[in-house]
Amino acid sequence: VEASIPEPQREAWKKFQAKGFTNKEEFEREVVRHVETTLARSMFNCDETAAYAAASLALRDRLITQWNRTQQRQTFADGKRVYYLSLEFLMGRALDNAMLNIGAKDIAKDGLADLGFRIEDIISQEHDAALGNGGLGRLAACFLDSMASLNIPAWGYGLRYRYGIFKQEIVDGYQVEVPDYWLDFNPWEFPRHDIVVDIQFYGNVRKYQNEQGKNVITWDGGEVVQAVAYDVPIPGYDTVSTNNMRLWSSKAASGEFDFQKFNSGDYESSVADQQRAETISAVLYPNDNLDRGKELRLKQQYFWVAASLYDIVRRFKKSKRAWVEFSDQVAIQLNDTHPTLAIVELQRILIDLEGLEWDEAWSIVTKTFGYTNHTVLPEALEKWSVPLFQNLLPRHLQIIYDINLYFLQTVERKFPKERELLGRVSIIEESQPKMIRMAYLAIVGSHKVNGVAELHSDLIKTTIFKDFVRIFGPDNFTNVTNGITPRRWLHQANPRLSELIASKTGGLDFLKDLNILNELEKFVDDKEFKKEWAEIKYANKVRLAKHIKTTTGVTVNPSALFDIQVKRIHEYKRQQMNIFGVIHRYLTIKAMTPEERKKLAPRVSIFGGKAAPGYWMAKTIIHLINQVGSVVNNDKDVGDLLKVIFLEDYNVSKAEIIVPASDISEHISTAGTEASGTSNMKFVLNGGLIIGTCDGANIEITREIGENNIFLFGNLAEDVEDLRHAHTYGAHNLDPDLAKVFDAIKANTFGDAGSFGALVSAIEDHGDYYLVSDDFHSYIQTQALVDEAYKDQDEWVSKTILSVSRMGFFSSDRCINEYAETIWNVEPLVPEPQERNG
Ligand code: GPQ
Repeated sequence: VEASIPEPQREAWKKFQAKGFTNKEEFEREVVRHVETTLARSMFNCDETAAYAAASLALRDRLITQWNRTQQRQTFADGKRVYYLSLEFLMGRALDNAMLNIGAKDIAKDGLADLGFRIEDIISQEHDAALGNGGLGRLAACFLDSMASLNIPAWGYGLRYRYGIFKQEIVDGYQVEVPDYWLDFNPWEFPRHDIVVDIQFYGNVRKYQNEQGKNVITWDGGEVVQAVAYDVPIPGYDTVSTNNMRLWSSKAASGEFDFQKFNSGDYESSVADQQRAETISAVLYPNDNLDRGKELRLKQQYFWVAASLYDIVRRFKKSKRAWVEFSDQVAIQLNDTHPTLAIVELQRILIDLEGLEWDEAWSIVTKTFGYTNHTVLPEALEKWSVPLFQNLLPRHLQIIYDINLYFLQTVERKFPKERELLGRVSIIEESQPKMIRMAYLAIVGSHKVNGVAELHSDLIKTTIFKDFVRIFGPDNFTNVTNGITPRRWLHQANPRLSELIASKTGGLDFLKDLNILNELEKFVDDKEFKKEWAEIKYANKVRLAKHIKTTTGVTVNPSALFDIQVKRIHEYKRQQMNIFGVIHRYLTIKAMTPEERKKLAPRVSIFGGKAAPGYWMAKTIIHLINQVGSVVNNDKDVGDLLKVIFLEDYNVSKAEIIVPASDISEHISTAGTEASGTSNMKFVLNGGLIIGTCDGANIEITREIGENNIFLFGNLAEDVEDLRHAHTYGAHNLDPDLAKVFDAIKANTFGDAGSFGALVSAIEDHGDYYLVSDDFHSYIQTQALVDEAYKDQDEWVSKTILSVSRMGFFSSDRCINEYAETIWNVEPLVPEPQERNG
């Protein structure tokens, strides 16, 4: 149906085009209007929640105008678009970011003040959009911000989970999970009830010849579920470009809620059908760096991928181009292997529905996709059991077998004498049951595979994917080092530091070109500047100390060294090594004379992070941290010299308070296990130093900021394998300092030693897979260097200024430009000057 307004009537539309507000008075008028009409409240009944709602609605009206125009402009330009497929988007709060990006923060601040509210209080009313687990999901969120800011036509595609990552409560020192129902009021999403896609599962495949004698394959029967689109506008910083994030929500197909059943009294089964459909997008799987192979997860993946591809293909078909031009119009990036089925689905659409020949279709497919790998951990590499897959997606399994067959044939032709090679690289693992190796499928179906930091990209080429480098050649494998958005992670999180930088570098341009930070280098010895710099850090520590007081009841001294490790709890990230180090420090303090204690630098050890609900060892680490805290924090001998804090429910909005407050942060994974890490970048950008291993992006951070400005320790990735081998076959010599720590634990110093038996014996008896004992001495020594360095505050502050000045490389804008040039081949679409602001 033609839905466009005829030419003669368009004048009327233009006259009444939505404008939103352009000044303070208009903003206030819009807020009051939303309070009174949209929310049906009044000034006698307007709390901060209502003010948040109304302010957001006013903001979003502006956003929506920009967003519509951007979409029109992109459609009209008819150029290439990027589609970023991610099962996770860890967005955090939207209001502050929207105000900043559209340049309305000052107006909103003054307007809200006129109406009786402080902007900070209003911002903090918002519930985090927490549709992700950790780094992978937050990376996707930073990428959306950068793509919009760089005017790159791009859509994010994801799932609209009803429940995001669980909220963490700490009860008696243990993690308790509470559901995160976040959709009560969400002004940032627009339901598109007219954009609905039927998604099919199960059923049967039939093959027959049609009247023209052509082989036709159909897939029918089974279950149908509807995907409904919800759109979220993604504003760019200092540009009117506003991209789209489309999240799919599942619901029963019309007719699925069976009124016949309902009327005949079979309420239960009619309701059950509906619930089964809605379950698909109900909850985010809470695992980080772990694959569990659950059928519902596979259903989520196909549901999301099929709806997204239907949408993308429909948009392409509107342009009436030939199929060979598909990859000139469409670049699809796979954020890890979760959306790998998109490769199979596009091949299915092209051959089964559009009638293309296999080879022609496959060439289009491989030109379209790029695959980003985020881990080398074997337990995180996705595999699907063939029987499970066959039942859910029978036609897709056939296509995977065909892809594999053609692939193995080319391998055989190229390496005729290497019989074992075929088994090693086969997409199908010949196990019991057979498994589909999703990473292999992603490689075979993409034109570029990338890792997320230099070391990681080298490792995938020399270990898990080395056979594929021989097969496809090295050009198919590349590196794009991760980045972070300076808008959220500097300006929003640390407004005073941003202001100081702006005052010295000529305004906020550094938020668009982070290399401008270089100009700070000339202030490393500037007394006045250093004083302001240090004051800002102190103020940020005071802010965190307040948060610690209100959430844990513990008083910490803001002058102490703040040592922070916040990230998902995982054995490879080695929070256990950190807490063992804290225990070592505690034992050392206890053994000191009062005189010796006076020379010691006071420290606050701060931890935060969620454990996957089924990850028992990670939960034990949280328990130990809390037990150590309750002993140390109440020990009169220790006083301010050491405090141990576990911050409940670490998330994006809490990170915005925590990150600017560190003196030292810890990035201490076993070398070779952390693909990149991104919080390392955030902490340094906010004037903290880091202690870390030679792993992930720590290596490139060192290269950029200089090795005098980072505390590196521990074994190198290249030695890890041999060390592990030695544990298995030789006597494992426990580090003597670590042995004392274990003795203290075993003596019930931190409560019942039995609770922590598994943590200790993983190291003492079970091979110490993460090399905690091997690295412990080096870790303790390096922490002592940190203590020493911190005593020279003047030098310390210079190091932090120098580091910040050299962090330009880690902007996600740089990172997105690399993707755009080397993988997507896509150009920015810059709005016309008259379109900007207004
Ligand atoms: N990452 Cl495979 C996750 O956050 N979750 C995952 O399931 C996988 C990876 C992280 C990875 O551990 C970090 O080192 C990276 O910095 C991050 O992805 C973004 O690339």
